[in-house]
Amino acid sequence: MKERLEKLRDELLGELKGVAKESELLGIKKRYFGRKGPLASLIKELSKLPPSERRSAGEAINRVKKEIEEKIDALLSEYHQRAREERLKKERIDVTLPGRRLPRGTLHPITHVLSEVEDIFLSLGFEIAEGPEVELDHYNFTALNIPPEHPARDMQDTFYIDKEILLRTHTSPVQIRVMEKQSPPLRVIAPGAVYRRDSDLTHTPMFHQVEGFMVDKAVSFADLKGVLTYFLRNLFGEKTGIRFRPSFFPFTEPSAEVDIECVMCGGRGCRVCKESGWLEILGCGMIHPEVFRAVRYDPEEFTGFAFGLGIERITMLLYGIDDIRLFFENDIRFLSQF
Ligand code: 2NM
Repeated sequence: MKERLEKLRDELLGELKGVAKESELLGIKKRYFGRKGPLASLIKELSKLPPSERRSAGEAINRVKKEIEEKIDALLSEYHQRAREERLKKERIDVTLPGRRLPRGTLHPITHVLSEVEDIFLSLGFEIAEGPEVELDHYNFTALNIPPEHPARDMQDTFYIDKEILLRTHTSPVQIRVMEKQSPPLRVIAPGAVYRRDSDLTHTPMFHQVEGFMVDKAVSFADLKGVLTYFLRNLFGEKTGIRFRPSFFPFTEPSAEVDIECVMCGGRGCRVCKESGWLEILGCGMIHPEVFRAVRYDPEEFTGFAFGLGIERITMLLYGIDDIRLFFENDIRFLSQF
């Protein structure tokens, strides 16, 4: 029996030396220590020994069993330790790495330019006013000195809802509403959507405008020129050439249109400026006495200037966009360029 035990022990230790995997180790443990394993049969055979030898034989078996078990457990915990170290090395987290960038949206080019325009006038002390897009004929036309037979009232240009209600064709009715409620001195811009029955490469039935005005005692045409020159140099660049041309609007007298040097060709002449070297950018003038009378201001006491410009047109010139419809198709490939 002693010899068989010694042989079993040597065999086991030999087998443990060649073990490379945890699963093999567990297999060996099961094979040798299981109920039908060689150690179990040795224990069974103890009863066949003479009683005087049983005790020392039993002790010998237990010694070997304990020795081997300890060896296997030591190897097992060695494997676990090594596997843990390897995992820690592989899974090391670098907390200094930058986070994943989330896709970010951009402002619509119209929104962007609108807020640039607003910022320039805010820097000059102007306030922002808003008003209804569904407007009364009175505020859109009558109070602005646009008589009943004026071509601007033509059904072809205006979306009428009924005889008195329409979609505003400009934001000047907002200015009338402000003047009705407040007294000079006033510096106000009115940005927003306006509607006209028109649709082609450069016109859409809805577009955006900023109109503004300043009213006080002794506001002059020089003030108008100063404010609009400051505005245009800020928006298009300090070196941009600017010229004022006489024009006509029912709500201003005198009236003017303002051109800037063509942003495409620098004034040399191209397709965009129709070879003139100049681009029409806004309309303006000194507020007509009839407009002041409509809001019960005394035209002898107060004077003022006003102006209006289209945001789509300016955005197209700033970014070199040749088709206004691109602004309203919401194609992400177009919008994400701004
Ligand atoms: C323009 C051109 C000239 C204008 C006039 C007014 C008001 F209400 F004060 F009389 N607001 N905007 C005006 C003047 C608008 O757009 C081309």
